Amino acid sequence: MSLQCGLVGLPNAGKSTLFNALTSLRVPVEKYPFSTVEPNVGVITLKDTRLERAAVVAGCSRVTHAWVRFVDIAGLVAGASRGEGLGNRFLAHIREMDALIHVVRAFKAGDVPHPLGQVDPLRDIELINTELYLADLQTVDKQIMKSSKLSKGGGREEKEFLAALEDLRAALARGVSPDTHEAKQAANSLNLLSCKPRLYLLNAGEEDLESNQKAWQEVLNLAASEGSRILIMAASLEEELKRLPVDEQQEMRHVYGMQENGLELLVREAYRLLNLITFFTVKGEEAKAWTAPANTRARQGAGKVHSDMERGFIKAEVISWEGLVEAGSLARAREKGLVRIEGKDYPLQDGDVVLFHFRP
Ligand SMILES: Nc1nc2c(ncn2[C@@H]2O[C@H](COP(=O)(O)OP(=O)(O)OP(=O)(O)O)[C@@H](O)[C@H]2O)c(=O)[nH]1
Ligand SMILES: [Mg+2]
Repeated sequence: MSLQCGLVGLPNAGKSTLFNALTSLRVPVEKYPFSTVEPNVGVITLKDTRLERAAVVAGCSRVTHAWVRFVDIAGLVAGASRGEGLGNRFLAHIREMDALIHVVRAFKAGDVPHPLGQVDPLRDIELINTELYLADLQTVDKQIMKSSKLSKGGGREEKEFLAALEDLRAALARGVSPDTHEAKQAANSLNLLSCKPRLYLLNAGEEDLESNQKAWQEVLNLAASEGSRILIMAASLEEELKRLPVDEQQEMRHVYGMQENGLELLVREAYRLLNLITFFTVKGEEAKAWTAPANTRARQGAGKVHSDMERGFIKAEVISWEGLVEAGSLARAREKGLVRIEGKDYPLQDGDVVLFHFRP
């Protein structure tokens, strides 16, 4: 398992520009709205130098990094849920995603029309969020219809599910997240968009990166009040920088006062948003990165590698990647007592190198 993110936003917000910057693909980016019709799908590998260094020391010749899948869809507009614009038919493509990246236009660029005339990030955020709620409401209504038929002749379970759906519907109609456990579970089972973890990406003009952050205070406040994460980035600048040699990229970032590679930052934020960690296995020729929710126990972690390993789990040998690199080899790390033996309930840590022992 790795991570899947769907890009949402208004037409011309810069979704495809960001998609290209992330994936190094070249899907069309145009000044007119709805330049994307069919969804674009791209996968990036998360080159992790920790894993590469651990692989050298463990004598692995093959390195398999974790990956993230991005899906770029058509822009949403007001009324999308009722079939305006390209409608919500593309929303189906992002229902399976782990998180949504909501691209919000903050760049001015007079030659790129804004579908509502003026640039207004807060209004755009509210508009898109409303469309997501409305799309979810339709999904829930459809399910309520199905479930009421089933619950007529059905047992307790069907009736309870129907009650949960009705709670969920009431919450959505008020534009809030469900609060009962049952309603939350129902929301999860329907893959509702408005309940997915969300990251706002304020797509700023490069000229605004340093100077204008105060102007976005209300957007920052909104994200804080929702507990969503937010990043400010210039998608088109990132896209241009990505095509330069690495040393020139760094020089240019310095000129723009950017401390970090915006794309790496985005992926890191997505991991943080979903509370994910990465652990490593070094077995035979292959060193491999695995993505798991924080607090995953050693035995569940083994199950990510292979279901047999979870079933027959005996113990895990664990060392931090730094510890391994410092020791210079696994054998030396063991001699020095740096490799710990952990049981099934050990919570795996970000950067752990793990050797699972199991009964086949
Ligand atoms: N100045 C500036 N222009 C940008 C930026 N990001 C995107 N653009 C321009 O805005 C226009 C629309 O960008 P796209 O990436 O196609 O937007 P989209 O969100 O994919 O649009 P749809 O596919 O129509 O929904 C293009 O002309 C881009 O070059 C930015 O950060 N700064
Ligand atoms: Mg597009």
